[in-house]
Amino acid sequence: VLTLRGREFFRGESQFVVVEPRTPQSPFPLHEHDFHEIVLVASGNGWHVLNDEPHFLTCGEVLYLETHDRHAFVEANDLYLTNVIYRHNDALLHPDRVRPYLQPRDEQEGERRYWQISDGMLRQLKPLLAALADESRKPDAASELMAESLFLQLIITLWRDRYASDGEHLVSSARLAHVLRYLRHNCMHPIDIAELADRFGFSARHFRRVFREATATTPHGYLLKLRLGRAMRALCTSDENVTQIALSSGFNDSNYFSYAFRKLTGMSPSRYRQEARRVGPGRSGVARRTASNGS
Ligand code: RM4
Ligand code: NI
Repeated sequence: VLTLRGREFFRGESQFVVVEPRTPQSPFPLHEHDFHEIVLVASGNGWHVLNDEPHFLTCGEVLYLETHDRHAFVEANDLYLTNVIYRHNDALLHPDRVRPYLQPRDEQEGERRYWQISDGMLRQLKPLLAALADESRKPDAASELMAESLFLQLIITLWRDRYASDGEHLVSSARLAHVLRYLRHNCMHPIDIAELADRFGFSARHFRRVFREATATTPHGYLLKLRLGRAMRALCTSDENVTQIALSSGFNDSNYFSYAFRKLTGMSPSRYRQEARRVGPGRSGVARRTASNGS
Protein backbone atom coordinates (compact mmCIF):
# COMPACT_ATOMS: atom_id res chain seq x y z
CA VAL A 1 0.00 0.00 0.00
CA LEU A 2 1.10 3.54 -0.78
CA THR A 3 2.86 5.29 2.12
CA LEU A 4 3.11 9.06 2.26
CA ARG A 5 6.30 10.17 3.90
CA GLY A 6 6.59 13.14 6.18
CA ARG A 7 9.78 14.22 4.52
CA GLU A 8 7.78 15.09 1.41
CA PHE A 9 5.50 17.42 3.35
CA PHE A 10 7.50 18.75 6.26
CA ARG A 11 10.32 21.18 5.71
CA GLY A 12 12.93 20.16 8.20
CA GLU A 13 13.29 17.65 10.96
CA SER A 14 12.10 20.10 13.59
CA GLN A 15 8.80 21.11 11.95
CA PHE A 16 5.84 19.67 13.82
CA VAL A 17 2.80 20.74 11.81
CA VAL A 18 1.93 21.65 8.20
CA VAL A 19 -1.33 22.77 6.64
CA GLU A 20 -2.22 21.22 3.30
CA PRO A 21 -5.33 22.79 1.75
CA ARG A 22 -7.16 20.67 -0.81
CA THR A 23 -9.36 22.96 -2.87
CA PRO A 24 -10.68 20.64 -3.98
CA GLN A 25 -9.55 17.24 -2.84
CA SER A 26 -9.62 14.86 -5.78
CA PRO A 27 -10.03 11.14 -5.38
CA PHE A 28 -6.93 9.80 -3.71
CA PRO A 29 -5.95 6.15 -3.56
CA LEU A 30 -5.62 4.04 -0.47
CA HIS A 31 -2.60 5.10 1.56
CA GLU A 32 -1.08 5.39 4.97
CA HIS A 33 1.32 7.97 6.36
CA ASP A 34 4.21 8.18 8.75
CA PHE A 35 2.49 11.26 10.18
CA HIS A 36 -0.90 12.07 11.73
CA GLU A 37 -3.64 13.90 9.92
CA ILE A 38 -6.68 16.00 10.86
CA VAL A 39 -9.11 16.69 8.04
CA LEU A 40 -11.65 19.51 8.15
CA VAL A 41 -14.28 19.40 5.42
CA ALA A 42 -15.29 22.91 4.37
CA SER A 43 -17.81 21.90 1.71
CA GLY A 44 -18.91 19.29 -0.78
CA ASN A 45 -19.05 15.56 -0.28
CA GLY A 46 -17.32 12.34 -1.07
CA TRP A 47 -16.84 8.77 -0.04
CA HIS A 48 -14.06 8.30 2.40
CA VAL A 49 -12.77 4.86 3.26
CA LEU A 50 -11.00 4.53 6.59
CA ASN A 51 -9.53 1.19 7.59
CA ASP A 52 -11.79 -0.56 5.11
CA GLU A 53 -14.94 1.21 6.28
CA PRO A 54 -16.70 3.43 3.76
CA HIS A 55 -18.13 6.64 5.15
CA PHE A 56 -19.99 9.31 3.22
CA LEU A 57 -18.19 12.49 4.15
CA THR A 58 -19.71 15.92 3.93
CA CYS A 59 -19.50 19.56 4.90
CA GLY A 60 -18.46 20.33 8.48
CA GLU A 61 -17.11 16.90 9.29
CA VAL A 62 -13.79 16.57 11.01
CA LEU A 63 -11.79 13.40 11.12
CA TYR A 64 -8.45 12.42 12.44
CA LEU A 65 -6.03 9.68 11.57
CA GLU A 66 -2.95 8.26 13.08
CA THR A 67 0.07 6.67 11.52
CA HIS A 68 -1.27 3.12 11.36
CA ASP A 69 -4.54 4.13 9.69
CA ARG A 70 -5.23 3.55 5.99
CA HIS A 71 -7.58 5.68 4.03
CA ALA A 72 -8.73 6.79 0.59
CA PHE A 73 -10.92 9.49 -0.90
CA VAL A 74 -13.41 8.15 -3.39
CA GLU A 75 -15.81 10.06 -5.61
CA ALA A 76 -15.14 13.55 -4.38
CA ASN A 77 -17.73 16.17 -5.37
CA ASP A 78 -16.53 19.72 -4.78
CA LEU A 79 -14.86 18.34 -1.70
CA TYR A 80 -13.00 21.29 -0.16
CA LEU A 81 -10.94 20.41 2.83
CA THR A 82 -7.99 21.36 4.93
CA ASN A 83 -5.50 18.73 5.99
CA VAL A 84 -3.55 19.53 9.09
CA ILE A 85 -0.72 17.07 9.32
CA TYR A 86 1.59 16.66 12.29
CA ARG A 87 4.07 14.16 13.53
CA HIS A 88 6.23 12.91 16.29
CA ASN A 89 9.66 14.51 16.28
CA ASP A 90 11.68 16.46 18.79
CA ALA A 91 9.31 19.45 18.75
CA LEU A 92 7.86 20.82 21.95
CA LEU A 93 4.52 19.19 21.23
CA HIS A 94 4.06 15.46 21.08
CA PRO A 95 1.13 13.73 19.32
CA ASP A 96 0.46 11.79 22.53
CA ARG A 97 -0.28 15.05 24.32
CA VAL A 98 -3.08 15.97 21.92
CA ARG A 99 -4.58 12.52 21.36
CA PRO A 100 -6.95 12.77 24.35
CA TYR A 101 -8.50 15.85 22.75
CA LEU A 102 -9.10 14.08 19.46
CA GLN A 103 -10.42 10.78 20.66
CA PRO A 104 -14.08 10.55 21.58
CA ARG A 105 -15.02 10.65 25.23
CA ASP A 106 -17.11 7.55 24.99
CA GLU A 107 -16.91 4.93 22.31
CA GLN A 108 -20.09 5.33 20.34
CA GLU A 109 -20.31 3.28 17.20
CA GLY A 110 -19.20 5.13 14.08
CA GLU A 111 -18.25 8.19 16.06
CA ARG A 112 -14.72 7.33 16.77
CA ARG A 113 -12.97 9.22 14.02
CA TYR A 114 -15.51 11.60 12.61
CA TRP A 115 -17.48 14.37 14.15
CA GLN A 116 -19.55 17.29 12.99
CA ILE A 117 -18.83 20.96 13.47
CA SER A 118 -21.10 23.82 12.46
CA ASP A 119 -20.59 26.35 9.75
CA GLY A 120 -20.08 28.98 12.45
CA MET A 121 -17.30 26.89 13.93
CA LEU A 122 -15.75 26.42 10.48
CA ARG A 123 -15.81 30.18 10.04
CA GLN A 124 -14.29 30.72 13.45
CA LEU A 125 -11.48 28.32 12.61
CA LYS A 126 -10.68 29.96 9.29
CA PRO A 127 -8.36 32.71 10.56
CA LEU A 128 -6.75 30.24 12.93
CA LEU A 129 -6.05 27.82 10.07
CA ALA A 130 -4.79 30.68 7.92
CA ALA A 131 -2.38 31.79 10.65
CA LEU A 132 -1.28 28.23 11.17
CA ALA A 133 -0.66 27.78 7.45
CA ASP A 134 1.27 31.02 7.42
CA GLU A 135 3.48 30.22 10.35
CA SER A 136 4.14 26.73 9.11
CA ARG A 137 5.56 28.17 5.90
CA LYS A 138 8.18 30.18 7.77
CA PRO A 139 11.42 28.38 8.52
CA ASP A 140 12.64 30.11 11.68
CA ALA A 141 12.46 28.51 15.10
CA ALA A 142 10.06 31.09 16.54
CA SER A 143 7.57 30.48 13.73
CA GLU A 144 7.77 26.77 14.29
CA LEU A 145 6.88 27.30 17.93
CA MET A 146 4.12 29.70 16.96
CA ALA A 147 2.72 27.05 14.61
CA GLU A 148 2.75 24.52 17.45
CA SER A 149 0.88 26.91 19.67
CA LEU A 150 -1.72 27.63 16.99
CA PHE A 151 -2.09 23.90 16.41
CA LEU A 152 -2.80 23.48 20.10
CA GLN A 153 -5.41 26.23 19.92
CA LEU A 154 -7.04 24.46 17.02
CA ILE A 155 -7.21 21.14 18.84
CA ILE A 156 -8.58 22.62 22.06
CA THR A 157 -11.10 24.77 20.21
CA LEU A 158 -12.37 21.72 18.35
CA TRP A 159 -12.54 19.68 21.51
CA ARG A 160 -14.42 22.34 23.47
CA ASP A 161 -16.88 22.79 20.66
CA ARG A 162 -17.37 19.04 20.31
CA TYR A 163 -18.38 18.62 23.91
CA ALA A 164 -20.04 21.97 24.46
CA SER A 165 -23.62 21.59 25.58
CA ASP A 166 -25.99 23.21 23.15
CA GLY A 167 -29.51 24.33 23.65
CA GLU A 168 -29.26 28.06 23.06
CA HIS A 169 -30.92 29.46 20.02
CA LEU A 170 -29.14 28.14 16.96
CA VAL A 171 -28.44 29.97 13.74
CA SER A 172 -29.26 28.09 10.53
CA SER A 173 -25.69 26.92 9.92
CA ALA A 174 -25.49 25.42 13.39
CA ARG A 175 -28.93 23.93 12.93
CA LEU A 176 -27.75 22.28 9.76
CA ALA A 177 -24.91 20.67 11.67
CA HIS A 178 -27.52 19.27 14.03
CA VAL A 179 -29.53 17.95 11.12
CA LEU A 180 -26.48 16.23 9.65
CA ARG A 181 -25.62 14.71 12.99
CA TYR A 182 -29.21 13.64 13.47
CA LEU A 183 -29.32 12.00 10.06
CA ARG A 184 -26.08 10.17 10.65
CA HIS A 185 -27.31 8.73 13.92
CA ASN A 186 -30.81 7.91 12.78
CA CYS A 187 -30.47 6.91 9.15
CA MET A 188 -31.54 3.33 9.93
CA HIS A 189 -34.99 4.57 10.92
CA PRO A 190 -37.65 5.89 8.58
CA ILE A 191 -37.10 9.63 8.11
CA ASP A 192 -39.52 12.12 6.66
CA ILE A 193 -37.38 14.91 5.23
CA ALA A 194 -40.15 17.54 5.30
CA GLU A 195 -40.89 16.73 8.90
CA LEU A 196 -37.18 16.80 9.71
CA ALA A 197 -36.75 20.27 8.17
CA ASP A 198 -39.70 21.49 10.13
CA ARG A 199 -38.47 20.00 13.38
CA PHE A 200 -35.16 21.81 13.05
CA GLY A 201 -36.89 25.05 12.17
CA PHE A 202 -36.38 25.25 8.41
CA SER A 203 -38.93 25.96 5.74
CA ALA A 204 -38.86 23.25 3.06
CA ARG A 205 -37.28 25.50 0.43
CA HIS A 206 -34.78 27.10 2.70
CA PHE A 207 -33.78 23.66 3.93
CA ARG A 208 -33.05 22.33 0.45
CA ARG A 209 -31.01 25.39 -0.41
CA VAL A 210 -28.97 25.47 2.80
CA PHE A 211 -28.45 21.74 2.58
CA ARG A 212 -27.29 21.82 -1.00
CA GLU A 213 -24.99 24.79 -0.51
CA ALA A 214 -23.26 23.07 2.33
CA THR A 215 -23.10 19.49 1.16
CA ALA A 216 -23.41 19.58 -2.64
CA THR A 217 -26.14 16.97 -2.40
CA THR A 218 -29.80 16.75 -1.46
CA PRO A 219 -31.19 15.53 1.86
CA HIS A 220 -32.50 12.42 0.11
CA GLY A 221 -29.20 11.82 -1.63
CA TYR A 222 -27.37 12.16 1.63
CA LEU A 223 -29.68 9.84 3.51
CA LEU A 224 -29.33 7.24 0.78
CA LYS A 225 -25.52 7.38 1.00
CA LEU A 226 -25.64 7.06 4.77
CA ARG A 227 -27.82 3.99 4.48
CA LEU A 228 -25.65 2.46 1.81
CA GLY A 229 -22.57 3.12 3.93
CA ARG A 230 -24.20 1.37 6.85
CA ALA A 231 -25.20 -1.53 4.65
CA MET A 232 -21.68 -1.86 3.26
CA ARG A 233 -20.27 -2.05 6.76
CA ALA A 234 -22.94 -4.52 7.85
CA LEU A 235 -22.33 -6.76 4.85
CA CYS A 236 -18.75 -7.12 6.01
CA THR A 237 -19.30 -7.47 9.70
CA SER A 238 -22.56 -9.35 10.17
CA ASP A 239 -24.02 -12.59 8.88
CA GLU A 240 -27.51 -11.26 8.33
CA ASN A 241 -28.98 -11.87 4.92
CA VAL A 242 -29.31 -9.11 2.37
CA THR A 243 -32.96 -8.40 3.13
CA GLN A 244 -32.26 -8.11 6.84
CA ILE A 245 -29.38 -5.78 6.14
CA ALA A 246 -31.52 -3.66 3.85
CA LEU A 247 -34.12 -3.32 6.59
CA SER A 248 -31.70 -2.64 9.40
CA SER A 249 -29.95 0.00 7.28
CA GLY A 250 -33.16 1.96 6.84
CA PHE A 251 -34.42 0.65 3.49
CA ASN A 252 -37.98 -0.56 3.45
CA ASP A 253 -37.68 -2.28 0.10
CA SER A 254 -34.87 -4.72 -0.53
CA ASN A 255 -35.25 -4.49 -4.33
CA TYR A 256 -34.68 -0.79 -4.20
CA PHE A 257 -31.77 -1.39 -1.85
CA SER A 258 -30.13 -3.79 -4.31
CA TYR A 259 -30.72 -1.38 -7.18
CA ALA A 260 -29.18 1.58 -5.34
CA PHE A 261 -26.36 -0.57 -4.05
CA ARG A 262 -25.47 -1.78 -7.50
CA LYS A 263 -25.63 1.72 -8.87
CA LEU A 264 -23.11 2.91 -6.33
CA THR A 265 -20.69 0.01 -6.15
CA GLY A 266 -21.15 -1.68 -9.49
CA MET A 267 -22.06 -4.99 -7.85
CA SER A 268 -24.85 -6.68 -5.96
CA PRO A 269 -24.82 -6.73 -2.15
CA SER A 270 -23.97 -10.43 -2.02
CA ARG A 271 -21.18 -10.04 -4.54
CA TYR A 272 -19.87 -7.11 -2.46
CA ARG A 273 -19.87 -9.30 0.62
CA GLN A 274 -17.93 -12.04 -1.18
CA GLU A 275 -15.42 -9.57 -2.58
CA ALA A 276 -15.02 -7.84 0.74
CA ARG A 277 -14.31 -11.13 2.45
CA ARG A 278 -11.76 -11.94 -0.22
CA VAL A 279 -9.89 -8.66 -0.61
CA GLY A 280 -11.04 -6.54 2.34
CA PRO A 281 -14.04 -4.23 2.29
CA GLY A 282 -12.12 -1.03 1.59
CA ARG A 283 -10.84 -2.39 -1.66
CA SER A 284 -14.12 -3.68 -2.97
CA GLY A 285 -17.12 -1.70 -4.03
CA VAL A 286 -16.95 2.00 -3.62
CA ALA A 287 -13.24 1.95 -2.94
CA ARG A 288 -12.35 -0.21 -5.89
CA ARG A 289 -12.43 2.61 -8.38
CA THR A 290 -10.03 4.79 -6.45
CA ALA A 291 -7.71 1.95 -5.68
CA SER A 292 -7.49 1.03 -9.34
CA ASN A 293 -7.42 4.61 -10.64
CA GLY A 294 -4.63 5.46 -8.31
CA SER A 295 -1.07 4.26 -8.24
C1 RM4 B 1 -3.62 14.08 0.01
C2 RM4 B 1 -4.73 13.42 0.78
C3 RM4 B 1 -4.15 12.58 1.85
C4 RM4 B 1 -3.15 13.33 2.68
C5 RM4 B 1 -2.16 14.07 1.88
C6 RM4 B 1 -1.32 14.99 2.73
O1 RM4 B 1 -4.17 14.91 -0.96
O2 RM4 B 1 -5.59 14.38 1.31
O3 RM4 B 1 -5.13 12.05 2.68
O4 RM4 B 1 -2.53 12.41 3.48
O5 RM4 B 1 -2.78 14.81 0.87
NI1 NI C 1 -3.98 10.83 4.07
